[in-house]
Amino acid sequence: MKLYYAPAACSLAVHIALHEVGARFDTAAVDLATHQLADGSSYLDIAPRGYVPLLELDDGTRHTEAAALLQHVADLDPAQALIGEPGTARRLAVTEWLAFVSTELHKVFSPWLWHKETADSTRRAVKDKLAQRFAELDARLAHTNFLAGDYSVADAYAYTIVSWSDYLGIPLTPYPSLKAYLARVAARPAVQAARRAEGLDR
Ligand SMILES: N[C@@H](CCC(=O)N[C@@H](CS)C(=O)NCC(=O)O)C(=O)O
Repeated sequence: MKLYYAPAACSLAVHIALHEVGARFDTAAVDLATHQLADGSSYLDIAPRGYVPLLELDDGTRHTEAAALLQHVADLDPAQALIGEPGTARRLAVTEWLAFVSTELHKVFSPWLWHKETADSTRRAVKDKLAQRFAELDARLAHTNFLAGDYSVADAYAYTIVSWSDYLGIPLTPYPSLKAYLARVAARPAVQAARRAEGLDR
């Protein structure tokens, strides 16, 4: 397998999951400003939308969409229960949280807060929406260590996206349980390994 990623982008979640299941995989870093790979070739030839993550399987097929890739990677090692068996309440809870992170967090942050040309009024509306979502997460995480009970791929995804608050100067002090949750996820060896591999920690 080969993971196309950009440091600290949403692809970090898939990177973490690959480490969690002990998968054998290569990585290729993508420069998202130029959509080029390290050898100067165009990433758009591989991923026409220009987005990371992209996972190339050993059969050569290429797949995208973080939430789908996280489900696939979790299924590579069912014994770790990072998603749960199909048809179970655990599976439903994890996929529910994956969809929530994708649509209510990831695609609220991105692209609005990353693009300099975003109007101030849009920025304010986005930050208000995120504040509502963070408050909801904070209330939940006051009673449970992870989103769906035990640790799951939804936590790798939520950790990756909520951590962008740091880069964007959104304080998490009003959300102590959410902050404690990020620290819990960050302490996992797989998270540390993926962050080191992306050059985020030395
Ligand atoms: N729908 C995609 C969106 C992925 C996405 O937004 N990736 C961002 C990085 S977090 C990206 O590659 N942006 C580059 C660009 O907009 O050209 C998914 O959920 O995986």
